[in-house]
Amino acid sequence: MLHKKLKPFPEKFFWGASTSAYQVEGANLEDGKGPSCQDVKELPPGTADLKTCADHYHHYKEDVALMAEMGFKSYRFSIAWTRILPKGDGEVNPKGIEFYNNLINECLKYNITPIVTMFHFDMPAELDKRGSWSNRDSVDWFVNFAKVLFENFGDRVKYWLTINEQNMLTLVGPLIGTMILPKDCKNVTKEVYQQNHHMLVAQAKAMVLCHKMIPDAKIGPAPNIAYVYPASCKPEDVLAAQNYNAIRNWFYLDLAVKGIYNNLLWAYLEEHDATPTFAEGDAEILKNAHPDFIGFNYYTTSTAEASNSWDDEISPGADQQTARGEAGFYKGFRNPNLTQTEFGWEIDPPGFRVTMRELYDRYHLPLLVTENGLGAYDKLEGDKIHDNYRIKYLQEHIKQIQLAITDGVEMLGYNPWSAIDLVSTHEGIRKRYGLIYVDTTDEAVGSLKRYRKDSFYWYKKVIASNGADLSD
Ligand code: BGP
Repeated sequence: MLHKKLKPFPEKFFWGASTSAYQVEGANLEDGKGPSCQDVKELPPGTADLKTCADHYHHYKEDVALMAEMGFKSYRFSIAWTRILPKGDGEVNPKGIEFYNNLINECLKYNITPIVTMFHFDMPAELDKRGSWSNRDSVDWFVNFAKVLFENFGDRVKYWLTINEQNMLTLVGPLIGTMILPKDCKNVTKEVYQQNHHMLVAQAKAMVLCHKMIPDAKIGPAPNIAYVYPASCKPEDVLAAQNYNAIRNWFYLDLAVKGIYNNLLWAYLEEHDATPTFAEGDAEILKNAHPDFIGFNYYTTSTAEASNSWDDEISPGADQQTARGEAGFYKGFRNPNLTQTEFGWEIDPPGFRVTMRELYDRYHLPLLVTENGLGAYDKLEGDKIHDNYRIKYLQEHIKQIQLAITDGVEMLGYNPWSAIDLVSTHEGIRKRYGLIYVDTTDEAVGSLKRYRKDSFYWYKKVIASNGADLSD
């Protein structure tokens, strides 16, 4: 749809950016913090370890001041479970509470609204030893953690996100270092979807608890949503795209919002003898939880073509954004209409609008963009970083938000990845996303000095004009 006149961004729009604890904080075993799965995993070769990252733990004041200088209205960060509960349950670590109190207060000092992710890829290592999400007790572990968070921070944190990219944990967990399977596991698909079921029940309980403990708070899920296109207008390709959309996208949100299992996903699980076991009361728990909004991460769309044989050769997919396949359901397909980043992710700004329209049409909840951004090899030249490619990427995506708003989609905010440079899930700190450059490399910890990238100044102008001025 073409629009003659664009609607402005809402007055109270959360312009900000995102990070996650294990990727940005460093100090990974300091001040009583216990190890998470990220601290004990084997690191991808050549990538920085997580001891220092951007050292946000020690630089948070400087970092929040820089965010304030850009005019941030929100800062989306995650709380490391093992900083609060070093073993995942049991004793609370007062130093962990203190750190996040300080971070939250620092944000509030500048009128930056904290948007807190409760779980971002960092399962406590001690809980992994006890069976991780395969153990039904994981539901109680998570709800207990949620209770500690709401008790300690609920007076000031009014926007909560439950589980970051639960769909990616399920689809590509080993790649992000998060998937622990029992040794004698015979049916991996079944185990993975049982874990996923526990996460969904845990999430539902946490949402209900949040509303009970902090009545004026809002809470929502934060999956990675990438609308799936058919590779062609062949009906078989359209069916394949529907399959992948169900498995990748709608399944998670159908459960989070409506409390029901998507029928296409369920049929897929039946085929694999992999339907999850429901404990008594699960169906009700899932039905009773109601998110206030949908948080979602968007980097690009996916494309699928038909897979008409159980013997089809299927690529396993390389990471979060590289479409994989499932023999007999769909095959991933490179979209020839899109360009790619230096790291091989397709770039699709109009696909962002497609995704927002579709999300709103399906769920009728306000949308909060919790991630979007461009990973690139930035270069420090003197004290400058000329990241015009990032400006272009963000510009094009923000334009699509305004188009979606004009289409009638309710948008709460935009929090691209990432506020400052941090360690990628599997490609090191050389894959930079930040608006703020951090002087450090995968090979050695640097001065950790912060530099304002060109995108920093540009974003500042965007925020000051409430999205009216996107020019570079
Ligand atoms: C999302 C994750 C983030 C982040 C981002 C970029 O999937 O929620 O944690 O890392 O993608 O991905 P990557 O670091 O793999 O480039």
